[in-house]
Formats: sequence, structure tokens, C-alpha cells
Amino acid sequence: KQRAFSGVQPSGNPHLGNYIGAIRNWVEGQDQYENYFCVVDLHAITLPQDPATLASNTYTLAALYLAAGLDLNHSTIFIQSHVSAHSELTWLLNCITPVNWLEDMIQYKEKAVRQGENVNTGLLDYPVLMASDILLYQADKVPVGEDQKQHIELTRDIAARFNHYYGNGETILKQPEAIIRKEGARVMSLTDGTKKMSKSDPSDLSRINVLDPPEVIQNKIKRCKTDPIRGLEFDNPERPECNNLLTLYLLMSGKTKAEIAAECQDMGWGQFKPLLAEALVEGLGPIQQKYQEIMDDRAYLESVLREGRMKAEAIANQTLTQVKTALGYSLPL
Ligand code: AQP
Repeated sequence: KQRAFSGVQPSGNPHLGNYIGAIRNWVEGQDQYENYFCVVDLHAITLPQDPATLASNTYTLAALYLAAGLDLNHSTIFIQSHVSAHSELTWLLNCITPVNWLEDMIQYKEKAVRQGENVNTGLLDYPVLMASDILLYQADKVPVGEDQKQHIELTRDIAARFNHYYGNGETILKQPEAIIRKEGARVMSLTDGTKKMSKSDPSDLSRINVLDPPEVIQNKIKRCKTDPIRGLEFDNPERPECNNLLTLYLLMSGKTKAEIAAECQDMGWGQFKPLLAEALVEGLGPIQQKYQEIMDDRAYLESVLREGRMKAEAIANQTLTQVKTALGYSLPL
């Protein structure tokens, strides 16, 4: 079987973008691959985090991976900071990665602007850590949202450069491919249909969190941005909010695009919003219930993560040894 790797940062409340753009696709494709799904807590500290909140968000996210339907027969779930090979490979790959490759990354530019003068080295280096995550598992596929496409391309470039410099004609690091689904690849903010839904948006009204209770979901949908036009339609670039909300309905209701286009073509927002809220509440309800069960059995969650760590370490350390040997770090102790 081919291998898949992916992760989400425990840097805030996991939201519909993380679920639809990433986690749900992992679940749907999981029996096709041998999967490694990681809570990428080392990535999270590229922006300031409160330690206690980081710890609790890490467990929440791991529990959510399980609650969303990841099956341990197909998928290994683990915490990035538990496997030290991620940090070690990052240093080794840093030394072959040109700084200007990192300075060109869109996400870096966006986040660096937001941080002003306090840009830390980790924010710039984020994509090398991400490349290390993926390359350690020799992953063939990386299921992600659209915003990560450039980072996967960079990962391929870093692998190719390492192989070229140190491979001696062999492929030491496999070049992965992104899997990006068309629908839901970029879930947009509820308060601005031209911005992606994001954990770091200061307004909680901009996103639906996977764990939001029904009344919060209903309230957020009631207050979300729309436009004054009657009759709802997909794919009109002049109506980004309309396209986003219809797409969310499409992704959470199980109906087809044609069905929804017909159902909503004469609707006003007052009629549509309760339908969308209901589809969201119904779609997220079973995950929330399962999440609660998992959180009530902390010992089980810890055992899943301990086992995940062991499995992940076995593969990661193999790759790390190959890389170190290629670099000349092979003298016996
Ligand atoms: N709005 C989105 N639409 C579709 N997919 C999304 N993803 C994130 N936002 C959307 C996908 O979720 C996975 C994990 O993302 P991440 O936690 O590594 O961080 P991110 O991409 O930076 O997402 P956030 O939640 O918006 O965090 P902040 O606010 O810190 O930037 C990835 O596969 C991503 O594509």
C-alpha cells in the first residue's frame, strides 16, 4: 500500500475548514493507504501559545481525529513532539534549504505581516519542519487543503535537492504528492467570503468550530455575512459569501450540487440560513458525541497515542538513519 501523511496544528479551535479540507478526507481515503496522522504541536509554537492551552488543544485534536472516524486498523495517530526525529531531520534539511525558498512562501509572508517586527525564525522555518514530517514517513500522498499546496511543492524540492546532493544516485527521500479535493479545498470565513476560515482569526464568529454546540452554530449562521441579492447561486465571483455558504451546505447535507442549485435558486437568506444551520448541526452532532465519549476515557486516548508514537518512531527513525548515514554521520559510537 502507498503511504499517506497529514496533520493539523493544535493552535486553536479546529474548525470546518480543518474538518472538510483535511480530516474528513483522511477518513474517506483511509482504507486505500497506510496512514500516519499527526497532531503537529511543534508547528503550533511558530506563533505564541499558552502552554496549558497548547497541551489541552493537543489532546482535543487527537480525540477529534478518532471521533471523526479514523480507524486504527488503517491509521496511526500520534503527537509530533513525541517523535524527536521530526526536529532532528528539520535541522539536517535546514542546512540544504535556501533561505529564499522559505521567504517566497505565501503563508510566511501573510503571517509575518501580521506579526510585525516579532517574526521568529520558526515561522520562516515552518515549511522545513513540515517537509521533515512528510519525508520521514516516505509518504506518497499528503491530503491537505488548498492553502498547503505550495508547502508540498517545497517538500518535493527539498527531497530532490537532498537526493541530488547526498543520494549517490539513490532516492533517499521520496517526493510526495498533494491530494486536494476540489469542493471544500478552501472553506471561507463567515464574516468575509474572500478570506479563508482560520483558527487565528480573532473573531470566533468567522468560523464554525467542529465542537460548537447547536445553538452556537445557529447563532453564527444567523449572523454570518450575506448579500442583498435574492436567489442563491454557486460560482458567482461577485458573490463569494453566497458561494461559500452554498458549498458548506453541499458538503454537509450530502445533496448534489445540481439538487442544491435547484432548491436554492429562488430562496432568500432568511429561508436558507436555517437549512444550512440544520445541516451543520446534524453533520457535526455524531462527531461531537463520539468526541465526548473519547474524552471521558482518557486512558484509552493515551494508549492510542502511546502506540501511535511507537509505530511512528519505528518508521521515522529508519529514514533518519538513512539521511544521517548519507550525510556522513555514521561513525560507530
Ligand atoms: N479554510 C480552510 N479550508 C480548507 N482547508 C483548510 N485547512 C485549514 N484551513 C482551511 C486545512 O487544514 C489542515 C490543517 O491546517 P493547519 O492546522 O496546519 O493550519 P492552517 O492551514 O494554517 O489552518 P488554520 O486553521 O487556518 O490555522 P491558522 O489560523 O493558524 O492559519 C491543512 O490541511 C489545511 O490545508
